[in-house]
Amino acid sequence: MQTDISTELFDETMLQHPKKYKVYLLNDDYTSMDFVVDILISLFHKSFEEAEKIMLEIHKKDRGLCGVYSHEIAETKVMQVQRHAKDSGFPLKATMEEE
Ligand code: TYC
Repeated sequence: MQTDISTELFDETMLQHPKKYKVYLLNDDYTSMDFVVDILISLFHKSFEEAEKIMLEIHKKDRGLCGVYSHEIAETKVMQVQRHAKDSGFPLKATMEEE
């Protein structure tokens, strides 16, 4: 079998530096501050103090960083936010972007 050195190097790089994704919560006018704090504690494992800080940052600056994860975990976090928000009747949204 022929070895393609560029493919090999690429594969090795991807194994050593898998891409990371930032997950953000977005501001809106309807989601309660308490709900956002609860989400940050339960889904993003923040302390109450950190959660309050991030929530207020989102409230003032329109979005806030909640965590950095592998693609699969980031996607799961975004979906979990969507499901919890929908179940609670809030329009809260999360997004992810490559680091
Ligand atoms: N802006 C919302 C309010 O005044 C609070 C809020 C904070 C909503 C963060 C979403 O991601 C958010 N009730």
